[in-house]
Amino acid sequence: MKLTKMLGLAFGLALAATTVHAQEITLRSADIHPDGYPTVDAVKYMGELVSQRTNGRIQIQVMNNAVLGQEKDTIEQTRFGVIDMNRVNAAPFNNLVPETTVLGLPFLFRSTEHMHNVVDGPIGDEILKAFEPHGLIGLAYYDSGARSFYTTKKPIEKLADLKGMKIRVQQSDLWIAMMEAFGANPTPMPMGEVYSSLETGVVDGAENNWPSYESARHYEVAKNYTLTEHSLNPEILVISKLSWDKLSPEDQQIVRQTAKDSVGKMRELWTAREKSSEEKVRAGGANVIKVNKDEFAAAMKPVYDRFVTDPKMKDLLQRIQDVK
Ligand code: GTR
Repeated sequence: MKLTKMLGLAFGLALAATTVHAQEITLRSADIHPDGYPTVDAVKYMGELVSQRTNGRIQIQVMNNAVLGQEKDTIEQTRFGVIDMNRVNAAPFNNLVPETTVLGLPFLFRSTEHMHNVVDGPIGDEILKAFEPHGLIGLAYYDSGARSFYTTKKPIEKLADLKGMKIRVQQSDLWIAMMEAFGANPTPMPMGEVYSSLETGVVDGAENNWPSYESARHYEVAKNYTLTEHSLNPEILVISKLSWDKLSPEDQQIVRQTAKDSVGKMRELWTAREKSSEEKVRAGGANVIKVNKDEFAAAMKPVYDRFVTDPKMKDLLQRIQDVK
């Protein structure tokens, strides 16, 4: 090859590389929640950080309100790179990434502080790493508060009240087993179908934290909210491995760091929203019921017996319990 031709080729390649490097990247991120929900605003905040740190080269476009579909479907689309990022509760990941199951175990975390100490430490990172063989990169954990039951007709005042009740659960084997252990009749379905299912009597109740109970307006149709606080299962932010692999190592570092940096902001937003949502549903006529949580916790042994069987899971559980 002539020298001039070679130089021309090298120059062309260098130019192409710069163009690719300077190219704007927009990462589309899914969320089922409405505008103003803490998970939505936290990812938007992360987007601001990413944009600042890349001089506007990388943007995050949050596509919330379930415009890209319900969680189970968007998880699949994220694995196949159709969606770049996704903020989903840990539960819909359980069947795909078994390591996430431990986080939802009933009455596992002693407090929000305990949960933070687990997810902010090496165990949290270990579980995020477990996403990778499934086509996803785990980026960060967000708060999701405590989940409690709510029912349309009969209020739950004691464990026996749950007997035979049709309760909507997230699409996870752990959550189905948990409802069975509570004595209920589990009905798995996506969040988007819960309001009408409560309204038409397809289910007698569901369970969620204050902000979701409020923002999805479930409190309008299921007025009895029973403070069982049976799980502190966190939210997880992931990015498609296919989208991740297209980023340079420097950009991967920025995306990972900004995700972590959005966690503090999310926790602030979450604490405020839990309070305002509780006030709103109480003002809206919710009948808030206190119960003896020990009775509910004592019924959970079969769930632990079924899901904490292999040595790896036993060890993980033990290490979580040992965290201060
Ligand atoms: C919410 C959570 C959602 C979704 C929902 C549900 O608390 O933020 O990701 O999992 O619960 O119950 O389906």
